[in-house]
Amino acid sequence: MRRRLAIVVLVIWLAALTLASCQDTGTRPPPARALDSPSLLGSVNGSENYIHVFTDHGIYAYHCAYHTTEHHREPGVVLVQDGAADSAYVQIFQGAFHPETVTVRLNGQVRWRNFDDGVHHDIVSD
Ligand SMILES: [Cu+2]
Repeated sequence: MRRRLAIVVLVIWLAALTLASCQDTGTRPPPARALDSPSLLGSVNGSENYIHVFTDHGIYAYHCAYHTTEHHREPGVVLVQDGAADSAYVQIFQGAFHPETVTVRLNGQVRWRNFDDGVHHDIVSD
């Protein structure tokens, strides 16, 4: 009888542990991955635009992988907050995001457009 009780307790403990670790990854997803873009080549081939809708509150720091090295960074940030604008527009020119920081509401969208003709940029989560 005591042995059966020990097994039941062990099973409940294992189930709770499994559930806890699942919830952990579920409620704390890496904020980032969601935002990664394909390579945006300037207006020469029409692939210069990228639009992303932000469905979670948070601070989304990103960079351009083509122009970020150990010594140089092409950075940007998207803030998702209540009461902010429906959308934001980020222009990419001269190797930088303009403006570097934008704020949108929940389910707001950000559009990036690359004006550096024939030069690739991308948006990669930090
Ligand atoms: Cu770049």
